[in-house]
Amino acid sequence: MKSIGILGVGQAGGNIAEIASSMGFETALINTNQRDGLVNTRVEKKYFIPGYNGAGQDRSIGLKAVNENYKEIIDFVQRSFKNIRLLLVAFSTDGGTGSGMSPILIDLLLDQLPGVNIGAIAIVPDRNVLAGNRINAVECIEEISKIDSLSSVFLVDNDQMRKLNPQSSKHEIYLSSNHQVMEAIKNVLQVTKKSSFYGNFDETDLMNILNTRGVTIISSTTLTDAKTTTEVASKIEQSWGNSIFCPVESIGVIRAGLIYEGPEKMAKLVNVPLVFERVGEPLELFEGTYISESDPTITSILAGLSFPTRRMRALEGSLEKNKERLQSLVNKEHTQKYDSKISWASNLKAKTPQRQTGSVTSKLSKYKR
Ligand SMILES: Nc1nc2c(ncn2[C@@H]2O[C@H](COP(=O)(O)OP(=O)(O)OP(=O)(O)O)[C@@H](O)[C@H]2O)c(=O)[nH]1
Ligand SMILES: [Mg+2]
Repeated sequence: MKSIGILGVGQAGGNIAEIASSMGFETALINTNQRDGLVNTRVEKKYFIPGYNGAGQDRSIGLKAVNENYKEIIDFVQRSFKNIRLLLVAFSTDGGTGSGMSPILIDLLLDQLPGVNIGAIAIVPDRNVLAGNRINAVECIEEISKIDSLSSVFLVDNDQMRKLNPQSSKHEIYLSSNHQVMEAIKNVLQVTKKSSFYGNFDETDLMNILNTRGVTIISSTTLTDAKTTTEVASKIEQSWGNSIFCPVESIGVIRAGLIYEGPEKMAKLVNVPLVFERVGEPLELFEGTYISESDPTITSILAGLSFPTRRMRALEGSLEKNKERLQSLVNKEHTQKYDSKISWASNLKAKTPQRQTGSVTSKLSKYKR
């Protein structure tokens, strides 16, 4: 896993780096909160921004942390990753640390890590998060989408896991999202190490795809029950909507990979024009065919996709719908006060009696008979 490095920023980023470490990727993490980062024991290289204690879901604190410490942070990243070809910065878009730090950090690293391509693993929150988190996510994704020369952006959609497992706890959803995204990246990287008589998918092919600017997804599906080219194409297309990533919404894949593993007779049913009928044929396609007696599976990598407008509008929708209520909450914060109706009653409270001191002679004369 040496050619791809994972840099986690914030808590969710650190958790992804933790799993990546256990899979053999080079990793490092950055956080404003030492306690969060220390739990990721498998990540050896850690940088905690001095003087901070979390960003409390405030993106401007994450931004400030980079502004004040960018020299040390860049130096830390340069020292942490050796000989990688692609650095993926992992973070959640709806907190404060990862969401505030990552866009500016990625932009700086693009100048400071010559020869290394940089991409992102950005977590899109599930439907249950509140207004503050939604605002963070939308701002962060907008910033990420505007960075020039950025390679693949993987948008990990916590809602995809929530949809499949509505009863799961947050913790289970997070863990499972983190596992699936790293598993997907690990699998395509591992394929590049295999050899085949029929068509190799090598590391240069993978890097060509992953260095494409825009949104990238990786998905896999088994083809066991498919009998025709149409059925195979439709299974593949379905997998683009059911992966851990934000579902593909629109046409316009720029580069793609299709990797087939399984028996030879099934390989014939993969018909490229049919597979790309709905999303449009990519500019370049890199294929790999690995014949074995295992269950037939197709892994697709689609790169250069647009940012998913429909998914983003769903995040923004509930903000729009509650615009007035949210604005009145903010106004209330600074204007609210309570007026008591019994201010007259304060006089009833015991008061320390004020002792009048008189002269001795006046007291003596008071008792005189
Ligand atoms: N997939 C996944 N999502 C996570 C994980 N942890 C947190 N999240 C998501 O990230 C959001 C919280 O972001 P964090 O990463 O905890 O925030 P942070 O970057 O540490 O920023 P602050 O805590 O505000 O300083 C949650 O609302 C979830 O959407 C994780 O391990 N995996
Ligand atoms: Mg945190």
